[in-house]
Amino acid sequence: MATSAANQAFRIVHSVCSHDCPDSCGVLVTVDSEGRAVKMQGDPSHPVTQGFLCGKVAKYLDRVYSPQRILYPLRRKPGVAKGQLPKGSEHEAFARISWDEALDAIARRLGEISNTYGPESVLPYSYAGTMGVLGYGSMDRRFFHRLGASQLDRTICAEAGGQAWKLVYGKKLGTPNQDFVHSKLIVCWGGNVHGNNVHLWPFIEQARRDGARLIVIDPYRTRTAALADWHIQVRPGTDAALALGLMHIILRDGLEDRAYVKEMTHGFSKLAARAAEYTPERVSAWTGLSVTEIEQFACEYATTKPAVIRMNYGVQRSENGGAAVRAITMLPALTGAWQHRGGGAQLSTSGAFQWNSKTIERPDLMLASPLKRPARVVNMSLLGHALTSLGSQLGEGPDEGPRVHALFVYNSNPGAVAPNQNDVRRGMQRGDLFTVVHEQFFTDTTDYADYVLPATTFLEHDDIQGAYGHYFVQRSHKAIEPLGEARSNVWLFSQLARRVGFTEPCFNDTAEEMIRQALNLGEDGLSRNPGMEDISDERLAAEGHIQLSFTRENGKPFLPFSHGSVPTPTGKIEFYSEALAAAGNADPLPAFVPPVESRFSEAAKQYPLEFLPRKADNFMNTTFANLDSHRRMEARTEHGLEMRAEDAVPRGIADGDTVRIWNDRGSIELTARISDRIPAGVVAGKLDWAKFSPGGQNVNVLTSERLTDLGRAPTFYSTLVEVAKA
Ligand SMILES: Nc1nc2c(c(=O)[nH]1)N[C@H]1C(S)=C(S)[C@@H](COP(=O)(O)OP(=O)(O)OC[C@H]3O[C@@H](n4cnc5c(=O)[nH]c(N)nc54)[C@H](O)[C@@H]3O)O[C@H]1N2
Ligand SMILES: Nc1nc2c(c(=O)[nH]1)N[C@H]1C(S)=C(S)[C@@H](COP(=O)(O)OP(=O)(O)OC[C@H]3O[C@@H](n4cnc5c(=O)[nH]c(N)nc54)[C@H](O)[C@@H]3O)O[C@H]1N2
Ligand code: SF4
Ligand SMILES: [Mo]
Repeated sequence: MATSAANQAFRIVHSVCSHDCPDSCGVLVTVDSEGRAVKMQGDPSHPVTQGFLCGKVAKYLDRVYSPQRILYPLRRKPGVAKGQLPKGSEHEAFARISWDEALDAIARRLGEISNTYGPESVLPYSYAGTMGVLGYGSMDRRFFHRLGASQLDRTICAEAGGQAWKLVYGKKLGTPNQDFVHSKLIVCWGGNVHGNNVHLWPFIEQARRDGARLIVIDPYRTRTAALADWHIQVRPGTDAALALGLMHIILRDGLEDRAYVKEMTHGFSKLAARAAEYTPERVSAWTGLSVTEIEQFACEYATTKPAVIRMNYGVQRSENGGAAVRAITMLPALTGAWQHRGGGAQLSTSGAFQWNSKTIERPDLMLASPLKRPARVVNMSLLGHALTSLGSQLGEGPDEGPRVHALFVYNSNPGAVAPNQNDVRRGMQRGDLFTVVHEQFFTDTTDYADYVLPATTFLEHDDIQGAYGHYFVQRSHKAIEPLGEARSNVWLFSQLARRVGFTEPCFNDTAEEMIRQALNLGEDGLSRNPGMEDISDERLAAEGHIQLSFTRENGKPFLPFSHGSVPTPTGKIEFYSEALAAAGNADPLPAFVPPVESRFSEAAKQYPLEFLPRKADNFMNTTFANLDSHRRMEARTEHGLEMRAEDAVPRGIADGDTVRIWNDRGSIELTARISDRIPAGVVAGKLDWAKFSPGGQNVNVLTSERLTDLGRAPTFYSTLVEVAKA
């Protein structure tokens, strides 16, 4: 939508914030006659963006035009060892080269490694640095599939919860944000809405003005919890017990919706038998909540209509996280809350967007690779293991795969975000590992690269995007020319494909062509994707955002799972999972199992404190953390290690002391902050760049590679530590 503003000297371009956030805001970028972006604002016509941007992206031009941007391809200078580089000194470690030199050298080396050790010795590593359909995974997927590189199982964020939701409902759909205004009870369960999902907040506030209550369930008193009517401060990792305890009370008191349960669900009697075990007294002992709190919460939840649960991904980052998400998501099925506008639940709306992914990602190209079969799968949450263990049992593919000899990182900063960071770094430091990083800034990961390539920001390339927190398809237009020699992910992998010698025509596709492929446009110019039937390229370009058709039919409210069949194997909402029962290795019903790292476990004798290595409100995972403007905003909230006086005093720790926090995996130092934001026995820290943290190490030195009960995802929030004065 490159519409001209009244003042002809400026253009306003519609783009989409591509950061890993549920809100996927529509963004209007004002570009001056010199081609420089001078202003960014939230699209006022977008029903969820509502004209405002979060604090992080309101200052986005600081990031785009930051003097710290990487603008040219770089090669590590001979003799400079891999490892952490002091902040600001990165340029000295690398020499500027041309794109031609970089692409030729990288293509040659990938070819050599692939020929010598087998193509599976090449490991791509990416996540959601950009959520654009093309930027997240398109030409890169084609390239690595055709090469025969290891497949990456992208589990680091949402797999435990995602699989849990799909077991119960078949598809990730949920209550639309706009309908939260009709709710009378909003429960934020392991979601920090005010910090991480701020465009839901105005709808919550509207509902509250109309009499709704807000309950937040979180071990940490977040901004969201502080603003709630009731903060239920559950102990980490015990949500499955709480949800089953709620079911116990609901069924004991006959508060379930029997007609809905009969018509819509599968396995009710088995679930009822399970819930009977979860008496309020037992649940109280696990969760640290009083019996009265549990009783009151259950009664309020089951008797207030409409009631909606906004989960986010906090609950599922613990060992029992899959079961916890399953149990929580069953609550609206028990009470029939899906039938009411403003009732139900939302974990993610991503299942609504059915892009033409086979064409975009071309998994069939794996059969054209030298392997002639799908490559092995490596779990991104086990990166430390993958890089340090030779010929080990990796992923679901062949057990004995080759050692990883090439690591290609883009859209991610594993040096800071991956668990068990000491192993990750030991791996990245290997002299025989060839590492390429495509980035916008010198991160904790570029410090280990042989080649660093400059990446564009979302202002500098074209893309198309869905969302995991709303139902709008959006077109993101390139607003400005790439800075320096920055290039998009699509461009990079299309160039590499040619240099490696791949001749399939799909490697010549442009971004524009790939956007049309993603939309799967028919001869009439309209999309063939479900829910996108009235979307054409032109209409999307003109309007910027279009709501998926099935969420707005005949002006009727969109009430997912309110009636009819559900896309699970039984066609019903599954309280009892026949699939899990058939697989035989998992409980077909949700249950609370105390995490191996929790106050209930053997390990707590040595490491008695539960550690929450949380996200920062003013960063996006580790994105933005290198910018002074964002660090200043974040400095207003607590930094360091938050601990309660009850835990600090017996250890002789006072506010402001430097403390050592450790477990078997490693040790970090932080400043102690005496705080009542956490319950006793819990300490909290924040995700930051390792190179900005004391000793050059961040919280992920302490987190483990133990995986969740479902989805093989990381267990960041099931971490035990001990703390002492340094
Ligand atoms: N400002 C900002 N916004 C972000 C991000 C960011 O880093 N900063 N990250 C983005 C990404 S990648 C994602 S996935 C989303 C995630 O959004 P959220 O799911 O909201 O993410 P978290 O902050 O991981 O977890 C939410 C809350 O869960 C709490 N929690 C931890 N353990 C438990 C538990 O056992 N039970 C319960 N009930 N709560 C628990 C944490 O204290 C935290 O406040 O946010 C996105 N938005
Ligand atoms: N302790 C702890 N660890 C965590 C979490 C936590 O809450 N606590 N959260 C976890 C979660 S939920 C997630 S999702 C992961 C996130 O982990 P990552 O996906 O690694 O997230 P970021 O740290 O934001 O790093 C994304 C990088 O992508 C780059 N980038 C952005 N756009 C582009 C582009 O177009 N092209 C290329 N090539 N690069 C681009 C950015 O500059 C940035 O450095 O971290 C996980 N790690
Ligand atoms: S980070 Fe989230 S809230 Fe902020 S502008 Fe981007 S999509 Fe919107
Ligand atoms: Mo995430």
